[in-house]
Amino acid sequence: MIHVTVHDALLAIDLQNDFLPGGALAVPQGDAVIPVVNHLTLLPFGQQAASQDWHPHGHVSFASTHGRKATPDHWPDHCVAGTHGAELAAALHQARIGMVIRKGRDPDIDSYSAFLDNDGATRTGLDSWLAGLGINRVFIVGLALDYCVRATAIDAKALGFAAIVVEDACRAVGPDPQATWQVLAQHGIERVQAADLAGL
Ligand code: VGL
Ligand code: ZN
Repeated sequence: MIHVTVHDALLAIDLQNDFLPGGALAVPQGDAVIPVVNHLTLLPFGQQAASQDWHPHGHVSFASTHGRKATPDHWPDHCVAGTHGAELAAALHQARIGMVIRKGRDPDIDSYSAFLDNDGATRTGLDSWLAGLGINRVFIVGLALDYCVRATAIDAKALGFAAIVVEDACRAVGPDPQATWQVLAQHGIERVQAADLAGL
């Protein structure tokens, strides 16, 4: 059992309509994580943050921008700023979420991580917000395990937080989640189930 304290934060990654079944970049069973995340929001985390993928039209990550078909790293148009697809899932309980980070806003740089753009240099400010409030450990949930959850966990660790990914509160968009778990383990990032977490 892991006891959640005020020094822990919950980071809910990209729980947006476009990543749910029927969305522009649907993650298989993406909607299944929402009740699990809603349950986790009731635990006594010191802070809770959500991220939103939030791209301008013509974003560098869109296959259409390059006149190409979608492949991994050249995605269908998704999460265009201000659209329904970019909104957080209506079923997500936002009552305890104190910060929403919008990432991927630079037309020329993608941003999988909620902490840093893919250039590895431009920060979103999430790390300072968390550290300034006494958070030293983050629990990461959401979509997609093999892209934005993975990048957020690796950056959390690199920025000095203990990082734990809650497996049943994540789903992958690609076929090989095992590869992601291996990389996360190599970075010293723990993998737990939602049922392993409890309040004191
Ligand atoms: C994501 C692909 C493109 C994600 C965002 O949230 O994992 N994946 N943009
Ligand atoms: Zn994106």
